[in-house]
Amino acid sequence: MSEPVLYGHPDSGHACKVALALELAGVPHQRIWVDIWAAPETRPAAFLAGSPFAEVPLLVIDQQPYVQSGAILLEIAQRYQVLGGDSHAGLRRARELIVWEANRIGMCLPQIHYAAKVQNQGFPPGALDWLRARYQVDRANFDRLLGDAAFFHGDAPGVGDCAIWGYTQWINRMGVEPTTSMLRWIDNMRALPGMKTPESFFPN
Ligand SMILES: N[C@@H](CCC(=O)N[C@@H](CS)C(=O)NCC(=O)O)C(=O)O
Repeated sequence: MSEPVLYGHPDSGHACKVALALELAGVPHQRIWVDIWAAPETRPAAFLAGSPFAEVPLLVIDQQPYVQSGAILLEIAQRYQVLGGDSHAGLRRARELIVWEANRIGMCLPQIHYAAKVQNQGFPPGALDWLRARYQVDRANFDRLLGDAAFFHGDAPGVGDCAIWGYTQWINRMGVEPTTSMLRWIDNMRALPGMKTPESFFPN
């Protein structure tokens, strides 16, 4: 059996979520940089064969492709019995956090992040106001979900923390206000052995 292969790029919070989970879980794997800013058809053939939308992250385990970051995180948790995947309660928590992230904070933050990168070009009037208004709700719910715990999964991080980390890691660059709990959690996440910068996860 060969090691799992993760395709990603440092600008992709979605890819960082998966890289972080594999690292925290201590799963030996290879990481391959894919140019997400180049035309999709120029990306490696093995990547295009496994990723139907030519998007990162793509994780290949035993020749089987896995796409969609939240689904990949759940696959990792269950397959390796790690990061919440080792108990019914941990998995329930993981599912709830991952679905919340994808629908809410993981919807508006990537867009706000991208808008800042392209000087709002292509964003119709009002779009950013709408995203920022959604973020106000998301930041309050972030605090509710975290409570006083160190991590969203409790004393130790789980795949739900990895999902939420994806874009929250860049909160200080987005022109939106983090909460005090968010800053405390970000410090906890940064202190984890296995935490890396996006560029260290996916060097070119
Ligand atoms: N819903 C997907 C989103 C993946 C995604 O949007 N990937 C972006 C980078 S963050 C990508 O590969 N973009 C390249 C392209 O669309 O050509 C997930 O959760 O994995």
